[in-house]
Amino acid sequence: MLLYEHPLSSYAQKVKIVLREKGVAFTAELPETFGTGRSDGPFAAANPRTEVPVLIDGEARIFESTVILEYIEESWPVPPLLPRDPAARAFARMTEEVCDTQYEAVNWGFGEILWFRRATGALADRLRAEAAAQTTVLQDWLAGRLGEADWFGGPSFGWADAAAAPMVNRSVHYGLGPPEGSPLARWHARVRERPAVAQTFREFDAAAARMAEASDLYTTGGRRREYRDHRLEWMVKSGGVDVVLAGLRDRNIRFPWPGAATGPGADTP
Ligand SMILES: N[C@@H](CCC(=O)N[C@@H](CS)C(=O)NCC(=O)O)C(=O)O
Repeated sequence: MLLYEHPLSSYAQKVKIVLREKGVAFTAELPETFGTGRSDGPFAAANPRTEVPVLIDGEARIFESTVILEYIEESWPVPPLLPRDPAARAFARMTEEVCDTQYEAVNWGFGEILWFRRATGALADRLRAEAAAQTTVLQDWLAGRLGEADWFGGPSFGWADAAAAPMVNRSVHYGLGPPEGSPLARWHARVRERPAVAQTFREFDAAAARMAEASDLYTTGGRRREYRDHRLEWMVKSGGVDVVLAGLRDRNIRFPWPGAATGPGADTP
């Protein structure tokens, strides 16, 4: 089985954690055309959105991390990551949904400043402060759902833990982790001890250490970052509309498939 992924992608990390928790063997591959939006090659053939993760299992080519998780849970039901009770399943899925949309967007925005240097000076300070404040809101929300339990699903590691782990870990990497000694910080310490999570985080750390050179590809190397839905919304609502306009002007951002034929967001000038 092949997983198209990028070790920094929180969505890819969620899938790798789940595969490893279930003991499912796979090969991880960074698509050659990742980050280009190019519509040729096997990656685009498997996912017209040209986003990772994509799971290739025989004839099945599955994109969207939540759909991939569902496929894994249905194909390898043991150990189960979703509880049996419908309300508890919905609870886990809602935790994942907020992590994948609101929380991921905040992390992404912080990375746009730190790694891709989209803003400097006062604007960078403002965007970082927004990210920090919104991270606190999201971590408070997660902490409320965790309560005093060891895991988000209750007594055992599950679906919501796999979804929240890459998000909270990335905040910690950015110096925006939960307060020391808090239940969420203790959960993070617990979750990162699991072999499936520890291996996935090691791969994240190694890729993060190489980010300085990789980010140059987007400013000088002709690559274009994808600005989409919650991420784009984050940048605009947090005060970074000029970042979007500069990216359009300099042609180093792009929008999701299908591309526009004309206009500032068009794939070709
Ligand atoms: N909703 C998708 C989001 C996937 C996604 O946005 N992946 C990013 C990496 S974190 C990506 O591949 N972006 C393509 C690009 O930047 O060119 C999922 O859950 O799988």
